[in-house]
Amino acid sequence: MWNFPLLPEQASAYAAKVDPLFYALAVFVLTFTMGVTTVFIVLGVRYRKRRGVHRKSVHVENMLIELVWSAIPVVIAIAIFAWGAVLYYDHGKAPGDTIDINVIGKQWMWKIQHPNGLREVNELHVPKGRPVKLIMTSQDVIHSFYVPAFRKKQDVLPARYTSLWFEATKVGEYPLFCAEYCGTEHSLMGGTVYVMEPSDYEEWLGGGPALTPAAEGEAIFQKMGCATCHDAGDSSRGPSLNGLYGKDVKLRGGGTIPANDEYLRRSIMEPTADVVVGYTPLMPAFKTQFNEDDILSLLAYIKSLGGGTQE
Ligand code: HEC
Ligand SMILES: [Cu+2]
Repeated sequence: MWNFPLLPEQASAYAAKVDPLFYALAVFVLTFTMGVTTVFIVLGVRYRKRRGVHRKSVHVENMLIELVWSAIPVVIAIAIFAWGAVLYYDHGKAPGDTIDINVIGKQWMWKIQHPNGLREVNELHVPKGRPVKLIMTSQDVIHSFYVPAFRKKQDVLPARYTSLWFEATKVGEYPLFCAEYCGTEHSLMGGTVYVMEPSDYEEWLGGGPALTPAAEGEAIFQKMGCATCHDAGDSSRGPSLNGLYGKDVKLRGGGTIPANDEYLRRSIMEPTADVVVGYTPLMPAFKTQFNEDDILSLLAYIKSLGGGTQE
């Protein structure tokens, strides 16, 4: 088994930012706990019943003390909140130029696909010093992708897409875990993250014949007959998918919905859930025919048809 030290290595830019907050909180909590406990014990001994200390009509009222011991904790609490909020924002907001890697959690393994199509299982190779974004979903139950050395963890949910970004700072091998109990072999659901020099990563990436996810998606699109209804032409029975991604889609019965990953997935798996205005819902449901891999490929293909512009 892995040697799992109490304090995992710091291998990401984020780790170096989170740890000071962790230590500050630990020192803060310990200081207060020890202070309060000490006073508690001292007073308890000093004023115990046998001492027979005079306790009648003790009356202390001091506005200054009241104000000070209310104000100080408020200031400290706000400071901790602000510190945490800044880091949380950093955790949530990926920079624009990430390497996007698909991750599928599945009882009990992590399936990974790189932008050039290369796949791996329970192993994730990433370059040092480049921001990487994982786009994650689950084939079955809730999992959670956790790399302690990066101080990064994110739940992975069925029928939803969550993301997790990081920038590795240190070449090495780091354990990867599933951090959400997901069944009998949950404890074995994990693997290794390999952080490589960018040149080694490039070389490693080149080491496999692979179709890009968009090319795989296009193949599925042709094979499954999607193209018969979603032809670019106007006579098609279904709407054109060109430029769909990221657009607002008008739905039958009123309302609009942004064409994001979750909407596209639902449109394919359960077409009647949201019907596009002006179309008859004659698209067959593909729920039983696709796994999450296929869906991610189809999404990559649809995104490759452009987005943000009109049809
Ligand atoms: C029998 C014709 C038909 C086939 C086959 C078909 N679709 Fe559709 N599709 C439609 C129609 C009609 C709509 C619009 C009505 C609706 O939303 O259900 C639609 C809607 C969609 C949408 C939402 C489009 C939008 O503008 O919001 C997506 C995405 C989609 N289809 C993908 C696919 C994929 C991927 C396949 C193949 C796996 C496929 N479709 C196969 C007819 C079809
Ligand atoms: Cu799991």
